[in-house]
Amino acid sequence: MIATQQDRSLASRIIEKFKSSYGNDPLVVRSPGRVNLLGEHTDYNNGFVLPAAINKAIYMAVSRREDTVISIISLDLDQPYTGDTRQVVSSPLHWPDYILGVVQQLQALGHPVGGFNCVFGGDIPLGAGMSSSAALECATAFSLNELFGLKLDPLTMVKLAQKAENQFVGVQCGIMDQFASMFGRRNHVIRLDCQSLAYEYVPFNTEGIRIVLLDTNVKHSLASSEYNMRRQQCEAGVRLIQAHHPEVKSLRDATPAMLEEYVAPANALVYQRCRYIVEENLRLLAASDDLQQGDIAAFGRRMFATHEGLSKLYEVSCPELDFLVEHVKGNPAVIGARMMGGGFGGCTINLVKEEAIDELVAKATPAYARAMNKELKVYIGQIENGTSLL
Ligand code: GAF
Repeated sequence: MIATQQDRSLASRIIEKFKSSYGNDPLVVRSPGRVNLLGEHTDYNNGFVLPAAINKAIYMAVSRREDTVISIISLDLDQPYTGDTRQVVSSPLHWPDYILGVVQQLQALGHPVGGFNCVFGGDIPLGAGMSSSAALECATAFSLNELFGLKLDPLTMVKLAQKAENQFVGVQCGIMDQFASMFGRRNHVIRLDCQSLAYEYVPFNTEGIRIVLLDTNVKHSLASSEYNMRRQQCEAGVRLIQAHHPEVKSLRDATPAMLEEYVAPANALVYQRCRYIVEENLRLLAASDDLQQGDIAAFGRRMFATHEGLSKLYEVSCPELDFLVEHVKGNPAVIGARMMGGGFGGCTINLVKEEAIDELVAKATPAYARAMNKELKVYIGQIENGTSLL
């Protein structure tokens, strides 16, 4: 479904580009980026997350070819990509890898993928922590599923999109981003248990409060190496506990007492990382109750606590993110704020009273420029549906 005028013009530009490049009518898919209210870095620890799909998306136009050629045009980049389904290898251009990784996963599962033409583009800011990569992967899985009649269910597509990122792109991400992009529902957050993959939609139409994303404009270049390292540190913590409690399979099963007893004496840094994760899971469970009871103020306080943990214990923040959270703390119109996503740049997510947004932006923009010598970008996030055919 097309949400706004801006979406409509983006989708039309992609369709026009497709027609002028390939001369036929494409099938078109919209796949959104995501926000995450709470539960950061918990997905790959089998924990809980609370994401939602948003009003920023990738649009992908595709059609079948008679041969085995893969031809891809990115609306915003000059250089087109040409490859072959008989030999899917990563591209020096890098951006085609998110698409090719999905093709490879489909092939690995024994699904026939023939040649195809593709034009894609979108308005999810790159490197801002809104998961443009997961959106691109989900757009590809959904498009190829439709195009080649593969009859895959959404969860299978989510899993293979995640695997594409793990194995082809090389980031050991969890399942949250792909899940949110595929399963998003308008005005709802998804409470996802990353262990069982059970999920429920929790209404998030909090009257008079909007999701405001403050973009540091810092691209998270450290993100993939540090991200993979955090994963290893969490696994190291699990091994230390497992020596005494073999039933503990992930940090999801660990208690604060286990961390104190087995991890803290062995490795202070690993303890710090694990403590954040165990606390964040508990925080999310409590925050879900807050939402159910309509206690948005308590929910917001937990967001600030999450930021503290991500910054001081998990150490995935950066001075710019810390500045923006500190800047809004104490503002009565800001219910909660924290860094969002993998970290080392990208956005903070803020719950802000609608009538105070303009004033907040008017103050934060010059303050950020003065302190960090960078331009602040602001997005108002609206919760939208997940990946679908246009
Ligand atoms: C990135 C990853 F892709 C997600 O899987 C998740 O771990 C997130 O960082 C942190 O919560 O977006």
